[in-house]
Amino acid sequence: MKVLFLEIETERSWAVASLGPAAIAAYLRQHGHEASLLRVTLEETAEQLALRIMESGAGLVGVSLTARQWPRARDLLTVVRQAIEVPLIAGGLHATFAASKLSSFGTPVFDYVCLGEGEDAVLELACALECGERPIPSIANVWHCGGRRPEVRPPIASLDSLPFLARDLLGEQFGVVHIATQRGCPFPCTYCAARTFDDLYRGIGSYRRRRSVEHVIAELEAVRRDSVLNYVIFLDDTFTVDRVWVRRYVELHRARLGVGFSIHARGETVDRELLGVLAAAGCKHVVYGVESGSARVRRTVMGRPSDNQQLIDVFRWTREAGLLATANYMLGLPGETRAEVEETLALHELLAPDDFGHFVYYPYPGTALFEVCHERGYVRSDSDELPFVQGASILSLPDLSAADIAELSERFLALRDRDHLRRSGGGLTVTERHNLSMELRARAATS
Ligand code: B12
Ligand code: SF4
Repeated sequence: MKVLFLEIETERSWAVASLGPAAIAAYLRQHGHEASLLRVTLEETAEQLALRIMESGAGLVGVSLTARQWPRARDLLTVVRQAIEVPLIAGGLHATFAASKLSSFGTPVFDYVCLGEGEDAVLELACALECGERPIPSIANVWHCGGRRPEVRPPIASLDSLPFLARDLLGEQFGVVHIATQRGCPFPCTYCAARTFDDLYRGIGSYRRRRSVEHVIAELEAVRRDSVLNYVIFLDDTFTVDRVWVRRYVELHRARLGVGFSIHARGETVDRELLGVLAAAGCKHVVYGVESGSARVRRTVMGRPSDNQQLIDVFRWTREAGLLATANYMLGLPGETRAEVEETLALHELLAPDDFGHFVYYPYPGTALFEVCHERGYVRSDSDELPFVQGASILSLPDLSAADIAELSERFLALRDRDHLRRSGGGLTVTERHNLSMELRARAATS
């Protein structure tokens, strides 16, 4: 059977499509099915999409959903459904944790919602559809919209048993390759959806698993053999979660691959020595979740009890190791005050990262802070209809108004301009500097 995945673009055009469909597609192909992916660009209408789905000859359409993708997916697919008869299945973190919402929204947008890992679930569904089984039998993880919540199968025992990603679905360019070496995260951050799978699988198995070092190296060697390998971006939430694994990995990476790479890390999981080891093996760039400059917000709101000095040291060691550092910040969390966001801005000056991202907090279903926001009535009643705008909040918070959040978000943007200008505009005149600043803002608004 032909299975077609959709990547629904939102206000941004992400460089890489979701890894979930690429993992499921590889598994389907291994079992004799066909799989491909369509990027649904911002300009594409529901009518055009319906036509493309019909032309693809797919017998099943799969849509990977983050919370951000759901509103546009809902609007498009409500129309698409009327024109096509191909069954639709949603999967991914948002689908898993907002499944009852997805399956009960008006006339359901999807026929099925997949809870958790999708490899065997989609394979069994594709087989049942292909064999013409009617009604479709109950399949673990597959929620038939309007029906009863399905049983959940245990997580795949060994990630090494899975085939390498179907890279043709990812849209990678210039030999820059994206890869994940693990599923699950051991940290308890209250705002993050990455660890919510732990709740889904409680009592039936641990979602936290990592591939063997050899399996990861073999996948990258296969990429180099079949196409081009210039740089590796590890999309693991925390690459440095297990130092023994990291040391073994970097040793082999250096010996057998020898290309540069980027990772995501948490401050507590690195030290000066480990950063040196990473740099020697080709690591060029580390992205750190700093999140807040207020130790109180990190500890009591976010569940990240680290102190500022530790973060300052980590950024210094990263620079000393010759690595680029990116800091990610959040603002607009429940219980956060204006003064505490000011602390984040102040910490930024001390960390002096090479780049940073700032994100207005969005409550993700399945997370502890999502519950807090709902219990305290912070979620705006029109939140489902609000478009996703990077600088806007969907909450009404007692201590931070929407105007405060918008203004503070602007301050981060201004810092970004300033940091860019420091790096690239040292010798410019005042007018040139102004023009460059305007250009950077225009670029930030469209990227
Ligand atoms: C890599 C990554 C990215 C990459 C690639 C995008 C992507 N979606 O993969 C980039 C950098 C582009 C990115 C961007 C963003 N991301 Co991101 N990202 C991740 C990350 C770290 C890993 C995802 C991954 O590849 N996992 C490996 C694959 C194999 O696992 P998987 O995705 O869970 O897929 C399995 C199942 O979910 C299921 N499945 C998945 N898709 C489908 C589809 C079908 C049809 C079926 C049946 C099953 C199925 O089967 C898969 C295989 O078993 C996750 C955190 C995490 N640990 O999940 C955050 C995460 C998905 N991102 C998140 C966010 C918020 C963002 C951004 C909004 C960041 C921002 N503020 O700008 C953007 C928006 C992207 C978008 N298109 O909406 C949130 C989403 C929360 C939510 N509930 O919506 C997460 C969970 C992190 C978090 N903070 O909580 N992200
Ligand atoms: S924010 Fe990072 S460390 Fe915290 S739970 Fe999410 S992925 Fe894990």
